[in-house]
Amino acid sequence: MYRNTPHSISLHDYRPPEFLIDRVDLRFELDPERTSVEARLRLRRNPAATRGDGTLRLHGEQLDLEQVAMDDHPLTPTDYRVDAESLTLLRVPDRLTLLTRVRIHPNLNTALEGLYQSGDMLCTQCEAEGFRRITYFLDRPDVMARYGTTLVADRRRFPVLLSNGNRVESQDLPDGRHLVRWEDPFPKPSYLFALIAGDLSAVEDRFITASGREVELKIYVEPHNLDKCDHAMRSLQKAMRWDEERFGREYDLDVFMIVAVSHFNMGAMENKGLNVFNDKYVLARPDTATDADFEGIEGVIAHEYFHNWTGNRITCRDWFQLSLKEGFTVYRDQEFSADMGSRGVKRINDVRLLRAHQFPEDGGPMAHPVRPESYIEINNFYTATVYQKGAEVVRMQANLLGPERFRQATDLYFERHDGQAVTTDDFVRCMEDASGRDLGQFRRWYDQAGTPELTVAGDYDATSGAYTLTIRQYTPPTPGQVVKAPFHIPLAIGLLGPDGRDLPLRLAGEPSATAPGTRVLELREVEERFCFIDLTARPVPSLLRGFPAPVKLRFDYSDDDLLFLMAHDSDGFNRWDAAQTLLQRLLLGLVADPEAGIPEHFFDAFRRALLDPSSDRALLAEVLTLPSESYLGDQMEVVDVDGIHRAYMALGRLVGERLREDLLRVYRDNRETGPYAFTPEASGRRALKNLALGYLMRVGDAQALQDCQSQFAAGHNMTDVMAALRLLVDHGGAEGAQALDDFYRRWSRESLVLDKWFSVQATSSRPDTLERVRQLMGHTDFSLRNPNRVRSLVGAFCTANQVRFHAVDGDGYRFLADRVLELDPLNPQIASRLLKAMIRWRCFDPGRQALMRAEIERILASEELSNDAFEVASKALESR
Ligand code: B3K
Ligand code: ZN
Repeated sequence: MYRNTPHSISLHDYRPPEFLIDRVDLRFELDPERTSVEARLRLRRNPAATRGDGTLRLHGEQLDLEQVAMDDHPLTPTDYRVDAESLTLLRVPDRLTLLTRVRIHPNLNTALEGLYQSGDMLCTQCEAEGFRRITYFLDRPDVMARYGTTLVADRRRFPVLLSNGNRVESQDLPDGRHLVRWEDPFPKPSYLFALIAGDLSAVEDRFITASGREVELKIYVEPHNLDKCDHAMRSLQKAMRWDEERFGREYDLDVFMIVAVSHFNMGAMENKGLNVFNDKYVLARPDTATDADFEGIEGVIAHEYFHNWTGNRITCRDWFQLSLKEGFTVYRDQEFSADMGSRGVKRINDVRLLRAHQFPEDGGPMAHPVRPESYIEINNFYTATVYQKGAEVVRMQANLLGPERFRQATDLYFERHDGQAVTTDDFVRCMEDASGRDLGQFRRWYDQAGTPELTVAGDYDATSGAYTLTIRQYTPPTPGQVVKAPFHIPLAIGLLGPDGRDLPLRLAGEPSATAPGTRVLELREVEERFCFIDLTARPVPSLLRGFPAPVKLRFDYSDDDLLFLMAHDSDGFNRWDAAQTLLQRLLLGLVADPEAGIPEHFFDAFRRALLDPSSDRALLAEVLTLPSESYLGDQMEVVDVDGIHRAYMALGRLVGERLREDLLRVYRDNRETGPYAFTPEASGRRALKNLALGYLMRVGDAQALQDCQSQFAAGHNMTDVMAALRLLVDHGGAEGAQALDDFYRRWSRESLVLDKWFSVQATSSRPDTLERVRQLMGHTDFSLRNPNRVRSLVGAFCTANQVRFHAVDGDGYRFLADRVLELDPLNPQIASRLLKAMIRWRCFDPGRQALMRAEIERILASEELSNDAFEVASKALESR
């Protein structure tokens, strides 16, 4: 090994805290260069813990300790020990009041964890272990305390001072300073602490809860962004109402605040009563934000709000239980968005995301269960597995119980565990207790990693009229888990008759058939057989309807079966999935043999779908979208980077050529007429129109180029402008350059829009993209210190541009490794996330493998590597 291996933390080692904290009083004298933090903690021994050695160890990092006092007596350095990670008091009574005073330096905090400076404001991010960079504390989620927070700062520089809970006092102080005191009546873990200081303006509204209480709603932003908060406010109000109706959850404080900040490591943070957001998930105006942005804002605002119950009132016992709050809250936000927009399209997008990110993670060197067993750095485990697969695991339970029982189960969960820090097992127990179902085997979804593969075979016996499905489940080994026990898998299926309609379903041994439609089979064994009887012809099975479980399906469909399902399946999700399977098959066929033709029936089906007047445009756009290049790569034994790109371009061009007239008509018919509206109908139109334009542009059609330029120039809304800009940039030449210049001139002061300008260049498939990206690194508007900017340029290039990032000469890999090494000392979380772009190096050909491996080794050889990056790099190289 290259350095001292940081130690890894295991679930098995969990012990309850020796001390509890009943009350915390914090006093901040805020200053970007030197902030003083005084903390008064009321501690008592935890009756539920075993007694240790009589010492008390508090977490603390990068704190300049100035004073320690116990029960009002100042302590001297012989009474305690301080190291880089903790303060240990050597002799403590069973109850004590501890006072510490430390200095911290927000302006030097580039990791954006703890208290840091973003532009002219000060803000905090404490999850998971950032509070220990603010003060000495028992910084673990199972220590829940009541907080009182006093903020003192220069009144002119920081007129707004916010923290959790309700504002109970404010006063002017001498020397131009002022003081505000906040009191949070709900006990909370330290990771939910937040403070904000800045010159901010607020958009205000209100919400009347189901029981008639009035809640003040405030969204704080920098003054020039006040005109971009409408959508966020509406989304918040909708989320609050929905949570009352769907889950019976009412908001509990008198005020709910959101603050938008421009330097933020992730999407947003659910601090009690004071959610802090990446401004990307707050700010939107039709001319600055795309439909995807509007959707993202609605979903993330809801997600953070929902955490008030699933995360804050009931929190996690330890960080291995992260999915307790994240999986459940993602499930809740998915359901909310499905109710606000189109349920079918939402499901497709969620599954697309799961397959694009979680499946590869589950098959790679950092595969881990929904409830991981160990970690070096918890920040590396805010993953697609914990979030998205965790949500699927909740969804399966909701489906197994049915809506009424599931609601009873969640009611029980909220009642039984309110105010506690609990485990995923406690959650499942509520599901069991409310429903009487045994979820013993189901619990394996929480502790076995890997994506189960279902291999299904169908056999029709014409003489007996029986159709037998034989289903085998197999889960490949993952690091540390070689042998897997079978999962309990709900499998929703239907059988289509020759006329395309659902058949009544009757299993052998059953007295009668169930009505035509979907039926849920529950798998528990490695292999199971289901024999359906009374069938007069071979049915076409529609398996995994609505995607009932996070599994991969193998069934030997013919092209005709897929076309049939695409045209007739009563399940919208499976119509889409059949189309995707077919497209994937065509594309992989072209990869294997670039001369392989495209069968005529494919174009017919495409045309029929395109011209079907009854179809939902949003859904149609999903059906006609080609699977991404990286997704295609995931389906191959060895990713053929260039072959995939060629096939992808070739099929796109063929579609454009063969369906030119129809695509043109669709493009024209769906052009924007009125003002922008963010409705499923209107965004569906835009999606379909822009998809059509994309295919037309592949042909190199002069008419399409003109349409594209006028759409860009008309600038009706950012969705259309970005769609056109992307196509123009890929087209290149004078037109591409001109569009980029115009866009920059218009938007260089709007940093979120400027992010789009960077990323559209980073994701271009043009051969000189990396060179361009390198140039843009030197652009005056580029900065490694702003995570959004880093993601928009470096992140976009490395994760959303397979063909250029994986260039055969390894230049992309060198570029990434250089950026990781540059970023790691500044912001380890962002560095280690970027590094994950190379974690699947073993999926590529030997040449690329060697190049990537060398870069990962170079990173690992760095003396000063963070734990974050070390964990990813070392796990990437571990032998399988
Ligand atoms: N709970 C935060 C994520 C914190 C990430 C810390 N590295 C946002 C969310 O999931 O709602
Ligand atoms: Zn969350």
